[in-house]
Amino acid sequence: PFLENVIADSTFRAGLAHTKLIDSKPELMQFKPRRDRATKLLSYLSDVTINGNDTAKGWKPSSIILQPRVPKPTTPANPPPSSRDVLLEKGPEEFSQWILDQKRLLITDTSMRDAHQSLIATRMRTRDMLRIADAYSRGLPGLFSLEMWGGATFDTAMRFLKECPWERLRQLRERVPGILFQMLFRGSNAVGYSNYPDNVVAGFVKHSADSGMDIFRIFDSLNYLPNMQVAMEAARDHGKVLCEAALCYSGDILDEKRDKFSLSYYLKKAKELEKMGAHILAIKDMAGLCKPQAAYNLVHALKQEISIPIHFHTHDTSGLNAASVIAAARAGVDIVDLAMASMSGSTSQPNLNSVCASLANSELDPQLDFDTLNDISDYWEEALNQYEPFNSAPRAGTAEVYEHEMPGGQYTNLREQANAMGLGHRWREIARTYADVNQLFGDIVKVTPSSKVVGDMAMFLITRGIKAADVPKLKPGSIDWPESVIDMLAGGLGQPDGGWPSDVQKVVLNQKPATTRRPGELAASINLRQTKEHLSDILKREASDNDLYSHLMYPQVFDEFNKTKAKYDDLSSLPTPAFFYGLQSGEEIEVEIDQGKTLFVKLVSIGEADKEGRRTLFYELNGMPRESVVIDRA
Ligand code: BTN
Ligand code: 3PY
Ligand code: ZN
Repeated sequence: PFLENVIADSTFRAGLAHTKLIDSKPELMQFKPRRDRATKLLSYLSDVTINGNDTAKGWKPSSIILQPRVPKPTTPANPPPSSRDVLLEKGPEEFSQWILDQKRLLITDTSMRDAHQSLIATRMRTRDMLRIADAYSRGLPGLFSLEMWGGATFDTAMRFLKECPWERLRQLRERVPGILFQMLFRGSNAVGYSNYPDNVVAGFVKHSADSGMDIFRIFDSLNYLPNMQVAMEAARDHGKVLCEAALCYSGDILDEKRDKFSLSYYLKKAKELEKMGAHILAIKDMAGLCKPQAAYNLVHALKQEISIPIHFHTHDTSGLNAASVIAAARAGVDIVDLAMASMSGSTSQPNLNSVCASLANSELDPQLDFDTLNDISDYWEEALNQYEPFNSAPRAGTAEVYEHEMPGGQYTNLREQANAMGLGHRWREIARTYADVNQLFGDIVKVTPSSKVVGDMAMFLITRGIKAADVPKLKPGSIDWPESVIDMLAGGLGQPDGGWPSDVQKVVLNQKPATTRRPGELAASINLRQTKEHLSDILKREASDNDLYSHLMYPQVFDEFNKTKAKYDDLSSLPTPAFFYGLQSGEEIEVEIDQGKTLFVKLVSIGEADKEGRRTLFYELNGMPRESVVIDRA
């Protein structure tokens, strides 16, 4: 163990070792914790190698997957000013004016949030983000923002990746000081799937802002604006961050028959959001329904009605939403969301590199360096090779999206769910049922969590052979409806415009009372100090605010995350293939467990299982032989 410590020591490895090394570094003599750490990592690697990672569904790569190559960042000669420096200098109000003053189209890169949420079921690990962070920071100082947090990433980081989402934010912030960070925030549902008490929502916003978040894109899954108020105020009250209020786009303003989601509907809501104090308005086209002409008309009309900057978000599910982005830009939109080429298209955002190229030599030219854009895209392309079992996005665009209106992030999830239930071949029918359920509920905005409720109901009806149109005719109390459907129709997520259809409510709720009040008004506030004390008891250390808000959002997921951490220690420094698929015989990886402390782990061979199913795996750890025993559960 002493030799292991020395070999792993950065001073030693840099060739600077001398006889006084041990005197100057007494920690080299501390074997126990270090040895524990390595033992735990080996025990994790052995388990995944033999039994697989549940998350990866037992998928095994056919050959060793190479680490994505990190490009050397080059700083452009005359970059535009760094957006974050400008915000910190001017403050949010003046910064909004600065945005309006920019002639170039401002760009948000969504690769680290929505793009991987929509392409690979939100499985991108922090390590793969950190390795490219410096290239963004140095190479693309003119980028408006990185959307890199919130939405489904908070949940999945702990649930599937066994990572702390707050650590992701902290570590990225450290590496990217100059580009604004932005997160997606589900209003009163925070980063969860149901309503949280007001003080939890406000506390979460404040703690995120204190942890380095700059822009809060706040939406409500029914466009029920009262649900957005608490989060919007918390963002405004912080003083240093931007409150970006999002209007979810549904339906088609070009279709006069679809008059619920008309142009005037959006103009009215946008004016209210401006009045509520938004620094920026986002058009959140989560399903990619906003056709090019609609994008033009909407932005053009909004520009006459409101005076805050407008940020356009869409998905490329139909295959033609880059045209919508460009149409929005021509109509005067200030900022657009795009994903780096290899992370773009299909259910993700349109192609950042191509949109920038198409605007070159015009006043709208975003002025980003093409070599860097290509380099970063190449990195993501190689990084994606590590996530193959999670990639279920359709290869090409489909106009079917205008029929089902599924959000990009849900499409791949629901399709996966259908496959897992053996219903993959009935996808078209599922998509149609999803559309029918939307009509049954009165034609609503569908985005997390309301989209999940529509999906739950669609799958429920399909598996029971019930037609959506027949639901109002059923006897109240005759069917055990999904909990999420009952809660939504009882008013648990708030009110859609026009309210819930009373015939459907009657059937689904039976005798359960429904409310039209704001759910947050009915939820008792949580005693945060007491919760933290209680958490400290459980964790057997002083709970931090990170712990507190992870626990408040997802108590069970957080608990399991902590158990995994106790068993295997921090797994975030493992290379991604090792984390998901284990090692192949002969494969060697480097794991930096602490700054300057690297373990070199080579799997030499795998022994046969004994009568009890135990297998011994033979490793070299920093050149020294090590064994690790695991139960083969096959
Ligand atoms: C959306 O539905 O609006 C976007 C993406 C949300 C996806 C998350 S991931 C886990 C969970 N399961 C779902 O079906 N949706 C959510
Ligand atoms: C989320 O809430 O995670 C979304 O991406 C909604 O579009
Ligand atoms: Zn989106």
